[in-house]
Order: sequence, then structure tokens, then C-alpha cells
Amino acid sequence: MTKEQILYLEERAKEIRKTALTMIYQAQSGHPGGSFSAADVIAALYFHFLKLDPEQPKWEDRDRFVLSKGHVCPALYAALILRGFLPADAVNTLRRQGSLLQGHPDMKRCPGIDISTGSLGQGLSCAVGMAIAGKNDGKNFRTYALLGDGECNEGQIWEAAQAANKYQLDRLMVFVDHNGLQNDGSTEEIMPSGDLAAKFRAFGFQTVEIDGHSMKEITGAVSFLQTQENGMPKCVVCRTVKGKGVSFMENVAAWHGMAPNEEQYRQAMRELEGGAA
Ligand SMILES: Cc1ncc(C[n+]2csc(CCOP(=O)(O)OP(=O)(O)O)c2C)c(N)n1
Ligand SMILES: [Mg+2]
Repeated sequence: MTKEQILYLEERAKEIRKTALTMIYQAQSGHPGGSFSAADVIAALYFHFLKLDPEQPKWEDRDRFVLSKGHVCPALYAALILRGFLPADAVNTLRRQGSLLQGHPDMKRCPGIDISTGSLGQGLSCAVGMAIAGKNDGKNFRTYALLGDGECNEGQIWEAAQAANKYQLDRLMVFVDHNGLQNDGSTEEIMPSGDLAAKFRAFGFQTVEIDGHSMKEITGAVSFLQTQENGMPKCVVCRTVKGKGVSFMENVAAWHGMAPNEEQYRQAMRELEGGAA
């Protein structure tokens, strides 16, 4: 990656955060905290790694993306708007009745959504199914899934991880957004998840742990893991900050699922505009 490419992706991450925040502000509902912790990974995927065609959202050779922590869909919708899958004015329709942009992603309604999610714990199973199908059909696409650290409390995640290992899904890559918080408090308090990287390793994943806000580390990890055609599924544990980019939201559990008022919105937009990421 060149310095210019990294800067470009950092700018895209900034746009994703601003667009997601505007959606949540307009809706007066939604999940800013986890949207902001995931924004850098989503920017790297949607503006560099994923092979997609906005003109053909269902192109069968496209790479697949599963937002297993479906509540942070504002960040994904922002990427889909910026990539041209969705019209720009969709920004004003989050969580409205009949809108493309439901409170959790709806594959039947929204172009660019590969699978409906929102009930935590299920997305990795879906991603494993997609990766097995790709393998069986002799396809070359890759499958990526983004999980929350609180979400990793769900037993189904580990059932899916066993299957990924058994079926040697080395074109499957899992990102864990390890922001240390879930709905109402810290993951350590609510249900300790221990060393997530060690756990994924124990389940047969080739695993790296990175700073999930460093575009250099994100793109370095993905590029490296993509070269590893060794039968092992891949995992990138991303150390992140919930609410990243907005001082009064960072590491504050209350911003998991809360919308800003007008003053908070203006301050947050100023802060997001100021930083590269
Ligand atoms: C099966 C299930 N149980 C509970 C919820 C409610 N819920 C929504 S988000 C959330 C916390 C998720 O925490 P984490 O996975 O760490 O996400 P992030 O911190 O990235 O927002 C919970 C419990 C849900 N969506 N699905
Ligand atoms: Mg979390």
C-alpha cells in the first residue's frame, strides 16, 4: 500500500463515520459506538479489498460480506452509499417504515446486503455456509465476516468456527471488533471473553491481532492473510475504541445505542471532520 492509498482509506473511514452519524441523528435512533469502532475495517474492505459491482449487487462472483454485528449497519449503509449501491438521499431514511435502511440489515430490501443480521451470534454460520458454497462451486470469491467482542459470548460463533476449521475455509476471514464494551458495560464485567486471539487460534484460525484504527495495520494484515492458502480460516482481532473519533462517545457504554441531540451532533461532526480517522 502506498502512503496515498492509506490516506485515501482514512478519508473514506472519516466519511463513513460522518454519514453514519448523520443517519443516526436524522433517525434519532441507532448505534453510533460500534459503528465508529468498525468504520476503519469497513472502509478498508469496501474501498480496497472487496470485489464488488454496484451495478450488479448480486453478481455471483462478488466477495461476500457478513455484518454479523448487524446493529452497526449505519456504518455499512454509509459504505454502500459512498460506493454507489444506494442513493445519497437514503441518508435521511434510516429506520423509517418501508425504507431500504432498516434498523438491522435486510437482504431482501437493501441492495448490497448479502445476509440479514441483527440476532447476534448467527452471522459467522452464514459466512461459513457462503464459503463452503463457494468452495463447492469452484468459485474464487472470498467471504468476510465482522463480529463484535460481546457477540463472541454466543455459543453459535464457536460452532461455526469449528466448521470453518473442518472445511478448511482459507478464503474466509473473520474480523473481531474488540472494543471491550457491549450493550450495557464492559465485556469483562458482563461475560469475560478472555484472549479472543488465542481462542480463534485454538479453533484452527490463522490469527493476527492489530490496532483496528490503523489503516496500515488493517491493510497489512488482510494483504498478508490473503496470501496464506494453507487450509486455515483467517481471523483478525482488531483492538478498537467504541465511539472512536468523538471525544464524548469514546469508551462510553451509553453511546452503544443512543442518538445525539443537535448540539452533540454538531460537536461530533466538527471532531470527525478534524481528524483523519
Ligand atoms: C441474540 C441477541 N441477543 C441480544 C441482542 C441485543 N444486543 C444488541 S447489540 C448487543 C451488544 C453487542 O456487543 P458487541 O458484540 O460487543 O458489539 P459492539 O460493541 O461492537 O457494538 C446486544 C446484547 C441481540 N441483538 N441479539
Ligand atoms: Mg463490543
